[in-house]
Amino acid sequence: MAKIAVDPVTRIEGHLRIEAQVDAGQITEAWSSCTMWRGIETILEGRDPRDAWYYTQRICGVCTTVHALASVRAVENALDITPPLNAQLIRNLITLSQFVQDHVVHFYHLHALDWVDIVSALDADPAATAALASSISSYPKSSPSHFAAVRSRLQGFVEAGQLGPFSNGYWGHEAYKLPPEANLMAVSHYLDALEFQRDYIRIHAMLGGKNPHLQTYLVGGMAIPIDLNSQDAINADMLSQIRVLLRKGLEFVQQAYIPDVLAVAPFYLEWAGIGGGLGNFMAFGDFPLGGANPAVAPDDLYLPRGVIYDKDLSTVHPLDPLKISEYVTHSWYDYESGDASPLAPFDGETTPNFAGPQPPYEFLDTEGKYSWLKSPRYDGRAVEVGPLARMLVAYASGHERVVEVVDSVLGTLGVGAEVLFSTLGRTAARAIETLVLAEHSLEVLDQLTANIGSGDWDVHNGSKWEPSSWPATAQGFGMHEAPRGGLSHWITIKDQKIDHYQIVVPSTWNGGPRDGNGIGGAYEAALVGTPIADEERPLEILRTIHSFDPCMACAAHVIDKDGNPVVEVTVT
Ligand code: NFE
Ligand code: MG
Repeated sequence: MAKIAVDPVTRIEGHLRIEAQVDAGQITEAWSSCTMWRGIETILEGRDPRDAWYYTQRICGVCTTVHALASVRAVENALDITPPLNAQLIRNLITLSQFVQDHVVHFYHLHALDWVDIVSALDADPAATAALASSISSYPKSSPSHFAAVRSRLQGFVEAGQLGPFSNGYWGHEAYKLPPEANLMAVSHYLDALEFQRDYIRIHAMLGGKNPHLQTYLVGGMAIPIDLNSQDAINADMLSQIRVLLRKGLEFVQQAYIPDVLAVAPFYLEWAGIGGGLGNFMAFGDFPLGGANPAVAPDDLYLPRGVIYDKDLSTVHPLDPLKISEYVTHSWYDYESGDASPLAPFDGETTPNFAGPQPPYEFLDTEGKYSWLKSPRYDGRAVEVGPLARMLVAYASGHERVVEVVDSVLGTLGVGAEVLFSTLGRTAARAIETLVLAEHSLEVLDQLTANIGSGDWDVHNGSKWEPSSWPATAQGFGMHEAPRGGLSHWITIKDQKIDHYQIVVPSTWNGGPRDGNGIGGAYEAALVGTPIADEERPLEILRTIHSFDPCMACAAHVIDKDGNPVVEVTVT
């Protein structure tokens, strides 16, 4: 019987600590703690609501763009503004390309090394690796000479003692199962994916001026003009450049990401029975097909909205955003009304009260407060959000393309839909989603091109731009599916200023601590039952936690507003 702590969990954004009780080689209980503190919600108060997106987007540089979009949607919902169709389609293109880039980076750079043993790749035969690669995909860089070059590059890293991004892995751990050739193929794609994502995300530079933190959002629409006669606007040339990049994205997903997941999964099929967790899933849905705000037109979305309880795919429950609330019973915050009951986001409070131990410490007091994350609940229940939730809600809702791809992946692996409720299912769902959304990005580009061709160049609805046109008070929410799951921003506007702002984030849903009823979030639930072969090197914890793609920067979004140093580090 042992208690172990992983701190910090690496290959994520931000600062996450996992504590776990291990009995007889299995986790029996787990605690998830976000150990950093930020503060965006409070610094927004008193500011111009039209600027909120600009501040909130800075919450994170990984899921860039998502907080900008949720924020403009919240303000547009509060002030009853409908952006023109072109603006919605440009926003969709920005978001869809964000999904493809973020998910590719997650799979190759943040998650793959939980399954791929870099050191074993040195034993691979380049010719056999080429034969394996060619048997699963038409990906072009698959020759024996290519894999020989990758192997000697890797050998160079190892001999120079400069493993760089590959240092400090649990190499040689008995839970690694891939043959050397599969490991070498994956390392090769890891390196290619670095190049791919850098090139692909130029879509954001075109539509948003830069990446991360795009500059062209605007309450009421977008600030990038459409003008087929101008070099400084969305024109035919830019549309065709975007098309080239979107196609490259789709090809990379078709030829590398999906085949790699299908090649790796058979070696780890036991992970289709591990890491299922809560069994409750929530998706806000996203990608407006027309011009309406998802807050008011939840049925007009490419990916559907809904809730699934207890792994029951026969019923998708309708979702009511007003049933969202957040507990701070085990979070380092206080509610004026006491910490036993949750508050709805419109009434939410962000009052920090750090009661944790000062480092160095062995374990947190998990009976008390132990995380900077709140515990969001839907209708009182803990739910998982993210790619698995979205794909399950879409699958259970009969979304044609999702059903087709999910069934084809399950068929290839020779397994049934029940395996989706697992660590492996979560990772497969993200790959499936990337394919479906990369395809959809080209449909959206077609729709935008056709609309522009019809003579509609409008990108902004300025009817309520002037604050004098606003009511004395207004309230609204913006919902968005960020890569890691359902994201919502909640704003109250009073006398033309932000009176109150709350942000409920995907990694808060998944990574939050126990609630007032002692129920844990998705990370804590998913870890229960996870086998641990070596308590000193808990690779298995990383597999399940990484399958959620944690982002603590988003999830805590709280900062010391005075900029006081909270810790001093001395190097001797
Ligand atoms: Ni910083 Fe984020 C996403 C948001 S957190 S990564 O996706 O919102 O889950
Ligand atoms: Mg919050």
